[in-house]
Amino acid sequence: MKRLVLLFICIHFIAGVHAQTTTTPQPYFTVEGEVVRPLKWTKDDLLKLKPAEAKVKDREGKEHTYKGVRLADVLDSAGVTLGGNLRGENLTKYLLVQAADGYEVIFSLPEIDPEFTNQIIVLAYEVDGASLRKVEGPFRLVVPHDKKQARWVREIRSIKVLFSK
Ligand SMILES: Nc1nc2c(c(=O)[nH]1)N[C@H]1C(S)=C(S)[C@@H](COP(=O)(O)O)O[C@H]1N2
Ligand SMILES: [Mo]
Repeated sequence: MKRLVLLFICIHFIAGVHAQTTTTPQPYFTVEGEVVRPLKWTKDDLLKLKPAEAKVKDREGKEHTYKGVRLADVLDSAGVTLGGNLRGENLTKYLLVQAADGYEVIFSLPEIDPEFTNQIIVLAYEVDGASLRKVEGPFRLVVPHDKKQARWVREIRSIKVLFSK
């Protein structure tokens, strides 16, 4: 009996160590370029920011609620020149958003900065209460004020802040 208990303890321990070493890394996207703090962002990191939602219609007219954070808040955390610092040459910076399939779009900083615009661009990780599926996520942009959805980048891998010259 004693031996059996010992065996179980051993199996438990080995299985535990195995589970730890095989844990898959969390998916992330990077924020880099003209930033104070270049960072890798996981969903856990996003959960530490204030949540933001966008109720939108898809291309078939069906309503969906995307949940995530404001793109502006992510940029602010990275130390991008927004708010009082978005003036002078900083107004020539732009955002290049790159996806897993090579898709790329750009935004100017005033399109994102809450001191310039009321439009809220959401960096989403959930839709209708479920995590974004692989084809769309784990991170996607939702740009409610764009009449076309071409900048609603799916599968975001990196966000780069760059000078236009
Ligand atoms: N990564 C990635 N995101 C993308 C695209 C793409 O080709 N790749 N196409 C864009 C275009 S043109 C449209 S209309 C919308 C379509 O989003 P949907 O597939 O959720 O309808 O995704 C946008 N985001
Ligand atoms: Mo599109």
